[in-house]
Amino acid sequence: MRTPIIAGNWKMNKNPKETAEFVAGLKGKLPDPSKVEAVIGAPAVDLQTLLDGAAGTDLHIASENNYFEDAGAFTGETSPKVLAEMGVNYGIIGHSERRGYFHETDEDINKKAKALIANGLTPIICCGETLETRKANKFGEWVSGQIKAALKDLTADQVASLVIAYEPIWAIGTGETATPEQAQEVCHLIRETVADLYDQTTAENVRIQYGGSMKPANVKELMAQPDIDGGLIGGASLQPDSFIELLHYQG
Ligand code: 3PY
Repeated sequence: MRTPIIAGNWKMNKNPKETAEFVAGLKGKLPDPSKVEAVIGAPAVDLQTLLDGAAGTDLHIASENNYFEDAGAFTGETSPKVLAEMGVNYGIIGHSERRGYFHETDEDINKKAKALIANGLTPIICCGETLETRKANKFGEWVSGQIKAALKDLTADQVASLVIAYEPIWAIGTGETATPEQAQEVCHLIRETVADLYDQTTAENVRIQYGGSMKPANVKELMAQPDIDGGLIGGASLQPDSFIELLHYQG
C-alpha cells in the first residue's frame, strides 16, 4: 500500500514571514498521515521557518535543491548534510526549471539523489518532456531515459522508498494539465521502467507523483489513476485554502 503524497513546490515565492503565516494556518488542518502525507518544498532561505512552524505536526519539509557534496568550497550551494541536520525530510531534484535555467544534467541529478540518500533524506526526482518531444511521440523513451539516469547505481531498497514526480514541461506554470489518461500513461511507464531496472516489488513500492498545474479542480481525477500516488504542486500550493483542499482531496 503506497501512502499518497501531496507536496507543495513553492518555488521562489515566499519570504520567512509569509512562510510562518502559511504554516500557522495549517495547524489542525492537516490530513491523517496514514491517509495522505503532506509536504511543503521551499527555498533554503525559508526552510528553518517552515521547520519551526511544522514542529509537532505531521507536515514534512522538502528542500528545492541541494548540492551533491556535503561540505567544501562551493559558494552559494546547499549542503545535503546540513539539510539532514536541520530536520528536512525530502529533497526535490531535477525539476525542469533547474534542468532548464540552471543546466542541471542527468548526471548531476543522480549525484544529488545519492547525496540525499547518504544523508537520510528522501529524493523527489522530477522528470518530464517538452511539448516538442510529446508531439514527436518520443515522450516515453525520453522520460524512461531520465529515470534510468537518475537511478543509476541505486539499490532496489533505495529506489523503493523514494518518490518520482512526472511533470510534463508543457503543463508547468501554463495552466495546461495533462489529462488523467496522459498522466497515467507516463506514470505507468515510469513504474514499468523501475520494474525492468529492478523488480516488481520495487516498482510497486516507489511512489509516483503527477505535477503540472494540479489544482483542487482536477486533483480527484488525477489521484484516481492507478499509478498516480500524489502531486507535486506549484501555483495551487501557494494559498493555504487551496493547499488544504488538495490535501483533503479524499473528502
Ligand atoms: C507546477 O505545478 O507547475 C510545478 O512545477 C510543480 O513542481
